[in-house]
Amino acid sequence: MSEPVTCKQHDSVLLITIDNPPVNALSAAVRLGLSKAFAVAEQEPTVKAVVLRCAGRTFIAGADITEFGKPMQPPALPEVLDQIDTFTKPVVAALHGTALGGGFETALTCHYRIAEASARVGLPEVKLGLLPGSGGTQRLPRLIDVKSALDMIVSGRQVAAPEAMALGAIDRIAEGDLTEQAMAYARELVDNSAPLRRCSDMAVNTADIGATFFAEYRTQVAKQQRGLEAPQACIEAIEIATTLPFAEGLKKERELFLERMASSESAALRHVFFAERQAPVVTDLPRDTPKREIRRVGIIGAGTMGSGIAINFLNAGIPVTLLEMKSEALERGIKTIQAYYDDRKAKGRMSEEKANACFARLAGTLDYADFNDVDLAIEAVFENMAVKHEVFAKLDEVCKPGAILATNTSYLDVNQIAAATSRPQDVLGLHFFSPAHVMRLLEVVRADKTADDVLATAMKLLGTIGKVGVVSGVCDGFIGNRMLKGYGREAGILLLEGASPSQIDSTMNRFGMAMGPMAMGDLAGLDIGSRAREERRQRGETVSPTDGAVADRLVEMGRLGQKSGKGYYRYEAGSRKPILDPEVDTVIEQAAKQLGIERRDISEEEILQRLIYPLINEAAKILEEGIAQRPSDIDVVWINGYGFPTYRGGPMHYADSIGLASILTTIKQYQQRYGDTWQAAPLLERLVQEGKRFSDL
Ligand code: 3H9
Repeated sequence: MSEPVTCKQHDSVLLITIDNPPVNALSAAVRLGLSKAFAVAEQEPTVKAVVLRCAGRTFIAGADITEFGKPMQPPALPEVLDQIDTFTKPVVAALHGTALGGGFETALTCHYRIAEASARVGLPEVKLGLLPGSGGTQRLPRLIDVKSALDMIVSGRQVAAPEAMALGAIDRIAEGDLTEQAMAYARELVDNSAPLRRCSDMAVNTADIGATFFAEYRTQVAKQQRGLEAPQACIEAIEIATTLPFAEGLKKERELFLERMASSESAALRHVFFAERQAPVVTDLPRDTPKREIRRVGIIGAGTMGSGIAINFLNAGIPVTLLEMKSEALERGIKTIQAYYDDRKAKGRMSEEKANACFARLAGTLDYADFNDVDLAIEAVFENMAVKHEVFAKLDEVCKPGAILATNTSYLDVNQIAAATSRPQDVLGLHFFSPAHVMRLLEVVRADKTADDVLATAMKLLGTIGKVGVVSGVCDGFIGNRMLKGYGREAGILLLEGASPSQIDSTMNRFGMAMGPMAMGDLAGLDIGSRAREERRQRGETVSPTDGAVADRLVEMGRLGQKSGKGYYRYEAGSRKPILDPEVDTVIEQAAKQLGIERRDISEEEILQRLIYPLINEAAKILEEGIAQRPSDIDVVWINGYGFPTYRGGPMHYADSIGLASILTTIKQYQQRYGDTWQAAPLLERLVQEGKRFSDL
């Protein structure tokens, strides 16, 4: 294997190059290589300055996250950076791509920084439940103003080179070849006997920091980033930078970093980082599976879903043909999309030019014949098999051979939908989540006959439209909505047994869910579940009398949720803030009485178990049936589609963290009380018997 750190001397300047694909992470071999290179350069009298650069697509993207949680191989990064800090000749960092985390900390330790204009810098450790652990919290506030340093470190956002230069974090932008410019910069520093600009020698400017500044900042961040501990640790470390000398601050930062590294929050967020990167990999699909080209997309249905889906493609530069049956509906859809771009422009989130160009890629039509040139057609019409059959038969008729035909169904059988065409190999599900242009998740539903290249194309497309995607097999509700059923069922029964909507919601909020089940029901519309239950009854399926008992009564009263101003809660006109409504308590009490259910006090612990354990149990069944490829995919679905707290790592990671044996015992207790809806998944039983965790699968 070639050395990850190499040196080449050009006149008086030593060029140190890190080459550790894919992202030049600071693995043990890189740290060792850097340490050796600087030790040799320090002793070499003909070396008057050093340029540190990276080969490949980016400057160092940070510490090697795969090493976290394992015994640390020396030298530690702070030791290597100490060597660079105290190096007696000028060191210039040459930045391209993304200089992140330990990578940006390395650059901050160098005495000067030059970057390509397209480079980005940042300290994203907070997103991994950490704080910068190699001087970032002590050096950055010395180099730039404290408030900007706080903003960068607490948000973890990437800052483009020109902004970083305006802040003072970068000294120069390279106009031509980065390495040449960096070498010239180093020579210039030597020629001018420029001082070694060490952050460690600089003072923090606290002039604009008032006595209550940090306390106020903490409160504000605690509100915005509910349940997260890492942002608070970041603030603490930066506050320390304003009060303690550099060396002491560095020591404190390290202590906080090691504490965070051992936290369950960081373990969960690191798990999510790798889970999201693994999700698009389809185990039985070779990496080199050919892909079809997607140059134009057709969308059937210009409602909320269809318009949202269209925006994804328009933003990615892919033209869209939007189809509706009636001109009023089409116009409404086009207006929705236009309103989105107007809003982007008004809020300064998108330039006028870009927004106009995106909108110009949209064509509306009332005629299926205009789908003759689409490479991908996505149906987003009413959830009814007969309607879907009609749409797919039509698509089969008008679309060119090789076009991919996708359904956005959230429950229906994609195999049956595919059977309406003469080309089931070209059919798959693309289950977007509402609002489709905002939610990151996409379930890609692989039907029995979906061709490999169709699936491979869909997985590649995820990246193009900025989604995180997971493959699901065909079953009722796929991964996410199938799991949601038990969650919703138990929430409904808990209401009847004595919990109030706000008690259930606030318990789930405290657990970290973005929204409790009642508020979520009101947002989605209670009529949707009611209709689904009615359809099940009509199909001859048994629906338990407790299933949706309260919701169905509310729907009968016209309380459909936010859209009718009333659901489990009441809403003032134009507001989404739920207000408690005693009328609902009466409905619940009456429903319980009719069903002969005695109401009692219900603990927070019971609410949590009754809602979360069915998720875990159903997920185990989903895994066993091969509907999901791996446990971490299920975590990706629930974090990105259902507001499961990232700092708990998703339902599977959470289950592992509390222990499968205790979950199984509790599930069995509930089974005794409530019957077979609580039947434990055989996989869960097996894992407990074998002393394993989901992550062992
Ligand atoms: C840190 O630095 C702590 C210090 O303060 C203190 C230390 C003492 N390590 O995302 P991609 C892999 S904490 C190991 O698909 P992109 C990734 O798994 C770190 N591996 O590409 C993937 O592997 P695979 C702070 C890493 O172009 C491949 O690289 N830094 C690391 O969309 C490509 O990744 C961060 O948090 C890593 N650090 O985005 C930065 N980073 O191909 C984290 C990536 O096998 N990284 N990989 O699936 C990123 O944000 C993005 O990866 C990046 C590239 C923007 C760099």
